[in-house]
Amino acid sequence: MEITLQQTESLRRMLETPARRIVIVSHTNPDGDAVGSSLAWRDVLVRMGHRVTCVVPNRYPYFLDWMTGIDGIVTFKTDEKGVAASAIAEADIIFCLDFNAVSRLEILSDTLAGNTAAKRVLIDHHLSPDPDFDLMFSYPDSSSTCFVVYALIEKMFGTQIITPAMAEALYVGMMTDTGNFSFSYLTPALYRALAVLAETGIDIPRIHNNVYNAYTEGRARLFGYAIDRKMKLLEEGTVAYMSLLESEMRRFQFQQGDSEGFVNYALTIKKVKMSAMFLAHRKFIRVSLRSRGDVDVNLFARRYFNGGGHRNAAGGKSFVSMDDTIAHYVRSVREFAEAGGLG
Ligand SMILES: [Mn+2]
Repeated sequence: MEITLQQTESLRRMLETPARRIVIVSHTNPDGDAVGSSLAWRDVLVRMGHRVTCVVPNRYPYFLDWMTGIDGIVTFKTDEKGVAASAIAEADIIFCLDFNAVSRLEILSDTLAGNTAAKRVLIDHHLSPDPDFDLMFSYPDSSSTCFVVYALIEKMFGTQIITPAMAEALYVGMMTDTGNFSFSYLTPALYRALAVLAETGIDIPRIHNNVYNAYTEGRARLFGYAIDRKMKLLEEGTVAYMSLLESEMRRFQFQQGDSEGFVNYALTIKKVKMSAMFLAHRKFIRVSLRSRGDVDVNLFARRYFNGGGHRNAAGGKSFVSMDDTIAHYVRSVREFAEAGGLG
């Protein structure tokens, strides 16, 4: 990740006084990285005297409730007073964090597209960003958006401005997007950043415990059910998939975020190189894909599920029934394997 002086100077000019009305938006089904990067970046901008509103399309998962300042994030879906819509309409600058195209905002896309006057700044780490931004900090070789935000802070202001609350927020994103520091892009620079965050005195075991050991009983039982009853293997046990219908989720009192990590679990099986999770929503099926090594699920998601993401973690959508989605997956995996996609 190399942030150029030209980029930081462009951003500096954009943020010059007078104070700006700023909106920070992040993606649908906001995760630890989306929320963490939004909170930390908001603190930076507020410190500079700007007026900042953080908006997410739908609710963040309950295991992030403890994060400092999270109450201030406006959830567009349940925002009856229209706080998000008016903040977006009046914004001078809109920061887009942890996603690569406005279409990923789903229910929020049209509202955002409505403001054509605001400058749009992308801060992200997904592959193939939409070129339609005024300024881009796009680093697919960064393990998280939080790490990009950290690098921006370091370059523009110096790490001495990082408060424990900011450090905590950044740590959450770095931890969750790397599967607790176990996926790719675990660079020396990331560990140097973590050392700086640790120096602010944050309680790392507490953060870990708050995020990973805060589920409901229903989630634990749903997990057991999903693995035992719903996980299927293909291609001589090298490809896995799992699916959950709305009725199954209801049975276990499903809450937003409960299925997080399910798709990764199949990869704990030694032979499995690629794993998929199909989660039923009202209008479509959300597809999550994970892989290890050279198996490129970004490519797979683009080719077969109108999606994308990273090489080892990607997603997409399906607009047909669960049975048809699974049949399409099974066929696609076969084709992908024949083309050498599974190595
Ligand atoms: Mn991310």
